[in-house]
Amino acid sequence: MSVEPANRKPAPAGNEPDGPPSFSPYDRPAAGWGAGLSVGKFLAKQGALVDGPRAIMKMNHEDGGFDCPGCAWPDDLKGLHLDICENGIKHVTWEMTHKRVGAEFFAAHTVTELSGWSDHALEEQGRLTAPMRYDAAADRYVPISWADAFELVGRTLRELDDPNRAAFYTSGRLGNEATFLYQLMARELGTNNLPDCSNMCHEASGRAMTASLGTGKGTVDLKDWETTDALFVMGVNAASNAPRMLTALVEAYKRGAQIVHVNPLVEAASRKAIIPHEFAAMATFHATPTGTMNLQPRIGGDMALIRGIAKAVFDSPDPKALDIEFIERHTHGFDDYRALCEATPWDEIEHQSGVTRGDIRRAADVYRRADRSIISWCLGVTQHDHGVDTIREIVNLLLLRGNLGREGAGPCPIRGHSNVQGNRTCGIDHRPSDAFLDRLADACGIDPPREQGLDTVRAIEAMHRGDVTVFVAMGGNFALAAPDTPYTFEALRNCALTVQVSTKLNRSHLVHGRDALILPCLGRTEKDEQRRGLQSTSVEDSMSMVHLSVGMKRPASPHLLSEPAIVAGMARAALPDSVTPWEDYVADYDRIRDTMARALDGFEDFNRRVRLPLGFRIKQPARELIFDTPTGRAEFSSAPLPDVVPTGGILTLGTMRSHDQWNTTIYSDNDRYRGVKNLRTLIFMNADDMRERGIGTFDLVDITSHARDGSTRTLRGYTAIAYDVPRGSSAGYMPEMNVLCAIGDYSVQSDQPLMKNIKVTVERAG
Ligand SMILES: Nc1nc2c(c(=O)[nH]1)N[C@H]1C(S)=C(S)[C@@H](COP(=O)(O)OP(=O)(O)OC[C@H]3O[C@@H](n4cnc5c(=O)[nH]c(N)nc54)[C@H](O)[C@@H]3O)O[C@H]1N2
Ligand SMILES: Nc1nc2c(c(=O)[nH]1)N[C@H]1C(S)=C(S)[C@@H](COP(=O)(O)OP(=O)(O)OC[C@H]3O[C@@H](n4cnc5c(=O)[nH]c(N)nc54)[C@H](O)[C@@H]3O)O[C@H]1N2
Ligand SMILES: [Mo]
Repeated sequence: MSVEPANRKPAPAGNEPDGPPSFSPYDRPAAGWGAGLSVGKFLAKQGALVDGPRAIMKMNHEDGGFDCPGCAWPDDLKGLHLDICENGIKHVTWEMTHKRVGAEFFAAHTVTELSGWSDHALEEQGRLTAPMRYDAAADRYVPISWADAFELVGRTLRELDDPNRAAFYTSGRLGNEATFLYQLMARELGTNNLPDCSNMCHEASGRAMTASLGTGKGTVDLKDWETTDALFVMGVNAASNAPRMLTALVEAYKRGAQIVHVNPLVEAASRKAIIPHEFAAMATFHATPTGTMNLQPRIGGDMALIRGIAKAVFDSPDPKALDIEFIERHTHGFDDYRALCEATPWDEIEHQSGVTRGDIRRAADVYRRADRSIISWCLGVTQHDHGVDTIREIVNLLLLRGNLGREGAGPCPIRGHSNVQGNRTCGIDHRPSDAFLDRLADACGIDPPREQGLDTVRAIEAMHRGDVTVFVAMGGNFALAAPDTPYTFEALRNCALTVQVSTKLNRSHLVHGRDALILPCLGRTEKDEQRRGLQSTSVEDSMSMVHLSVGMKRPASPHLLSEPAIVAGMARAALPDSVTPWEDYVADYDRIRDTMARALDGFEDFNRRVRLPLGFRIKQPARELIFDTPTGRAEFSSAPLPDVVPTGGILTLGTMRSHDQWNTTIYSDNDRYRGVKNLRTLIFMNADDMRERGIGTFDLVDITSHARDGSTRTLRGYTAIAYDVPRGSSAGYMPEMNVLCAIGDYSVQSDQPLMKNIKVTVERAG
């Protein structure tokens, strides 16, 4: 099958590109004035010049204020009130726009017409204001009351012959209290079908760390970042996707720490930055380096690279290279791992990683000389077939020098959505443990199902087959975020009912089941008034800190409901004999938290602790060197290196975000730190790979992916750009390129779609 570039589709006025496409490498510092300018333009365009800055002053405060709905990077523990970033500001303002999508909007546009609009144009219409139901005869969304909407969901769910015919998706924005109610509803109904965005994101991190350390989470916090001697930053575009990390990198550099970036692309965060709250630096344009070494592995080459670093540590004559005492007291499987490293030839390590042994040895010296090391990673490491093995290899390397359970050291996955980690903690898990279910059953008086549920890929396949007929999404933009866009579209259209709980109009509202609801909810910036007063919700950041978030804005419309109220409304209608006090819970979220305190590990005394000025940190047994593994020790893994070198004209394609987007939300067609303007339908390629194919920069190309089952998918008319990437590696943007991810191409280790590892051929457009 083949697809034309998505952003060439006709769009209503207001979405014309600002000029012709252009590319010139970016060499200025990250953040700094470039970010300031971009924020200014953005605020002006959103018509939010008054509210934007005022809201930002309220964001991420230690008392009151709402949690930034952007990324999951933790708040500054010193209570620094200006630790804000360009993309957080864009994100908040995007939610606070003055534009509205009400009943008149839907009356004026058929779904067929809206389907021709660009994704940018859809979201740009503003905030959704009232519940709507799809009317097939008119091909329009028409108003429906909340009571009727809940009854429609309830009736459809009640009539299912098996609760496993429903699936309940979560995008990582959902607060902890709504999350807890949502999974409770699904389990009281009788299903563990809880696919979530984590299935496409950090599933591999959770599985790897659980196997190695008995915990699904990282063990470090910001204080560790402030004290470490060596930071390894792998597979993350921090300047765009976790911009507040730049502050930590600048501080680390000034302290004399070593910072090693591992990325096939030399991203902006590996060079230099000006931190916006450092006013003197801003005024004098004084940039601080944010990296001391760059390693450019081929896509998928990280495991071989880490193996090489470990091998070099073993090779070292330094008697203190290994922490033998730690290894003997706390680990299992060391001898096998040592033998495996010794048996892996350097030639293979160089070939598979794409990095020379000289460079690997230099990185190993950094690691060996540091008393305390942190290894952090994001999607560049997880979205691969062997993501779990690679992360276990990272943990192996940390264990060699006892980089665990002490200040300044440990593994640190960089999470994505602001509460994606909290979603898991609070029960969004299609593979819940018996211990979790036992406690939930006790605390809530329900009899939860025990069989495993469906994850994202499995849910799509089940909808496609017709086995799942009701799809409910708490946030997100499933239609575009998921792999294999046309297949996912067919799956959603195959449903009897799709329900989208959303703040803004997006593609998932237009690709719907026979019956469809749009249920608009409050955003995190807005006041949540319930029967017993103003409510707050809690979230958990990337480093396990749980704290309260309180909205401060008047809701975008009086008809919006909070996410807990929407879940409770659906649950009451679906479960007439429910034992859960849904209404009491919604009246006062403290009551939800009281139940969570009984049901969830680490949430004892939840209501009191969450009101401490900085919230509380969920206890991390692995940090205390307590390992919930079969041996009670940290487990070395000894997995073979995968073959990741593409051959026979194939390139490995990694899909990623531009600087100006939030997952499926595209703010503009620019990617400032990579030097791109007005272009998203591009593919970055190595210049030699282009030459070999007779492709010049700015030539139009067709990209064909080759799935494991032999099927192919083609994107036509993309623009090739010569970029500093290793030979055989290429990159372009999600979600447009999700068309190329075959539904069946997911990792056997994590079930994650291979979004950073698509096998493609590229040729000049025919
Ligand atoms: N502004 C903004 N912030 C965001 C998001 C957003 O869309 N916009 N999304 C949020 C979410 S949900 C998430 S999960 C995170 C995602 O944050 P990132 O993980 O930074 O997301 P990507 O843009 O997919 O970029 C992945 C990086 O991995 C690199 N890479 C690709 N393949 C490989 C490889 O094989 N090895 C290595 N070492 N690197 C590789 C790419 O060059 C790129 O720098 O960000 C969160 N924060
Ligand atoms: N090819 C490829 N595909 C990918 C990835 C990749 O790297 N490559 N990354 C994957 C990853 S890491 C992730 S996390 C997923 C992201 O997948 P999703 O989380 O499903 O997608 P988002 O684009 O973040 O969702 C945006 C929508 O969320 C809604 N929204 C915003 N705020 C709120 C709120 O407060 N409440 C509610 N209810 N709704 C809200 C708005 O309607 C908005 O349109 O995409 C995945 N897809
Ligand atoms: Mo994510």
